[in-house]
Amino acid sequence: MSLEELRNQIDSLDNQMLEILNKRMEVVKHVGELKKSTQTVIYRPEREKQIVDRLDSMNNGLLNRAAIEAIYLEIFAVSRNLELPERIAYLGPEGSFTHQAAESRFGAMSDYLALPNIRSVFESIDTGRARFGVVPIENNLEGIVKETIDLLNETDLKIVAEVAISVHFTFATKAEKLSDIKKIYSKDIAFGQCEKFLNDYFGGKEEDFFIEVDSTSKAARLAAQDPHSAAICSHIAAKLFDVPILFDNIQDSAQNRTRFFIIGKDFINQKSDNDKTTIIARLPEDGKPGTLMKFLQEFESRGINLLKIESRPVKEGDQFNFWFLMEFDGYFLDASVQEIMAKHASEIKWLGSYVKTI
Ligand code: PRE
Repeated sequence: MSLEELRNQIDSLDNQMLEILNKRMEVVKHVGELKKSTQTVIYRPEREKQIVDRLDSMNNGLLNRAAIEAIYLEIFAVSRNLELPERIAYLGPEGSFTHQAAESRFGAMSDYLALPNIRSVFESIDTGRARFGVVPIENNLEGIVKETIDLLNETDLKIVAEVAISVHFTFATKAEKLSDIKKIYSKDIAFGQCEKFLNDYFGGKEEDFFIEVDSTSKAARLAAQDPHSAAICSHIAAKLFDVPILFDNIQDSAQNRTRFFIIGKDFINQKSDNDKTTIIARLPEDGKPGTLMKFLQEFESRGINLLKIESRPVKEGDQFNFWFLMEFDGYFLDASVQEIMAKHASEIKWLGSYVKTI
């Protein structure tokens, strides 16, 4: 078959897809009207997962799960915007890895708000300036983001969903050849995580060849302005500032992943077939031995799988007291979880139950 004939086939299939997508949007519009009249939330991560799971299980074509998910996340984002435009705040600047995480969930069509720090993301949701926020919670090489868990403790916001993205750095430049590059911009952490690449290609350069800036997005912006420079930055930042990517995946470790929380106000997910729950536990500070161990046994004896426990200082008085952020498998209304929550009602703050993706 000729290229023209093949393209004619594609055109005809695209026409059908457009018609079907528009039909889907008609139904979505009704869902939006229904939700408006019953005042229910638009974003339902567990329903979105159910749709992707179902399509993946019945699929026998060339698309793999990742492709189905990528296409559907955009469809969901458009659907949600049709139901009610929702603004998403994230830890900026534009082009940051948090921006990338936000786009991976909310698609390219959503209305985004880049904020300068994690606290302002929390505040924007509390005050209603944004419906959802995206903040980093941990990196598998660097550990927990203390500011995020402290703010979850301080505020009444809830965890809506978790997202993990692999941290890939790119080397972006407008220079024609490597020898034209006179300086490289990036953030301290990024320089540190791409040491091997820098040694291989730029070993022996003077210190002032490497210029540290506040963010990898800023690095991309600066590299866009000077064809004799380069940036080590995220894929999204290189794209945003139109700097060609010369090398991709230049980080030393392929296993560098960051986990993000999507947070919201007054949000409760419905139960899915694979949930995770996050709580904060502030146990009695009576100095009695075994308090933490007995609390942990409550989970063990009910067969609840604990996933994480992080301690943070209470920051009151001069004692070394702690509270704990804990995560476990299950949904907060599961009978076994409810037993623990009822027994320790004054000690537990529930932060959310959400689809487990990690
Ligand atoms: C829909 C859109 C947004 C939700 O996050 C989940 C699903 C969809 O496009 O399928 C529809 C919808 O609003 C819903 O099923 O609750």
